[in-house]
Amino acid sequence: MMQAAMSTTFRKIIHIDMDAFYASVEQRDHPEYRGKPLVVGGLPEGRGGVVATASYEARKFGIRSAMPSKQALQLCPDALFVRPRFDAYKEVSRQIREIFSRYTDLIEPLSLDEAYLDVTHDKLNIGSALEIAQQIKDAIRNELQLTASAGVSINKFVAKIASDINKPDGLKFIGPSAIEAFMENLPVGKFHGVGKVTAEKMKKMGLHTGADLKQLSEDELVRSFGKTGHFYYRIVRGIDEREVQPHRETKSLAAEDTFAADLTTIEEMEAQLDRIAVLVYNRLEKHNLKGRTITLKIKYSDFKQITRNRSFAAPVADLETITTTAKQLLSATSPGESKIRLLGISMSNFGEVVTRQKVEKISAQLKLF
Ligand code: DCP
Ligand code: MG
Repeated sequence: MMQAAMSTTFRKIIHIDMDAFYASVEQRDHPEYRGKPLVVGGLPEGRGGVVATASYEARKFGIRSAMPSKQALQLCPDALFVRPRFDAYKEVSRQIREIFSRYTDLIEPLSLDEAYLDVTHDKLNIGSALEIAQQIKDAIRNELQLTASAGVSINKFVAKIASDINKPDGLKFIGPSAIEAFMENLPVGKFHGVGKVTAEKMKKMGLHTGADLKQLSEDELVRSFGKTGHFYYRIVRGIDEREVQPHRETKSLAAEDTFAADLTTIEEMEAQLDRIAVLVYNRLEKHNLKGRTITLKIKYSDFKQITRNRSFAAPVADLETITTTAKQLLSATSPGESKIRLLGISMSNFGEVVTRQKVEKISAQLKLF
């Protein structure tokens, strides 16, 4: 018994999320914005302008991401409104990933400002995940003049929730012995994958916290919530074995762009797709990859996002197919009815196609024997 307990090793997972990301970068680069309520996103005078994010000063007035900019202006008439500068945010994103890579190569970015890190075996042999999280926060502050919040735990789920607890500039550790109580007290709305509809359904069933969910058997959970019921059953007991997956992008290869001015005509949209298709094609060439699925991603001016895809019987990689397919997928979405702020094309479903790099790696390994 004793031996079994001792051989249990926990993973060390950190979730890092930058504070008020776009707004903090703007305040760093424009000292005149500091200490002021700042809104980054569409301008309130433009039709359909939406808040991407707001500085913490602006959040005090109730301004939130995805809110119409007009409403934000009503909540805080003194707020400053600025357009996003995506290139600046991408650069910071690259810089924070470089900082993470000093400690581990097991980095799974979730978006520009957010990533999971597995530091079970950290490169510098620091050992303490809490210490590593503190060092990363310090490096982000000292080298980039920005703040991040970190959550530290033994799995992704708890680490992600933890990073939100002491925001901004927060650091929260939830160790193995604290997880069960933590999950029992957690409101159901905070559970991964529980959207507004499911949260409403749970409330009607009298399920308000993790403790309530824990009363149900796995069968009952699956009956009420489908496949996700299995996930709820495990997660409420603090069990989440999902690995931190570095290089997730190799599962698909994409190019996308957010436009300085929203696209309104089909001609503009097709012209952008011509250009983006070339980027995808070049990347496929570079990695010697062919895929079976082409996906078109569209983000409208109200930030609503859709994807449409088509799969082929055999892998494809030629420019003509990528371009034509992307345009066909676009034409099936009634283009021209809504303004578009982002277009992207991705290729996935690479199947058994083995990349040249992989072949080289495998043959190098074989030579060792
Ligand atoms: N973003 C966006 N539209 C949304 C949500 C977010 O454009 N509906 C952008 C702007 C944010 C960035 O993504 O700065 C990161 O999103 P977060 O949810 O992490 O929000 P913030 O970093 O702005 O704030 P927080 O301190 O709450 O993490
Ligand atoms: Mg953030």
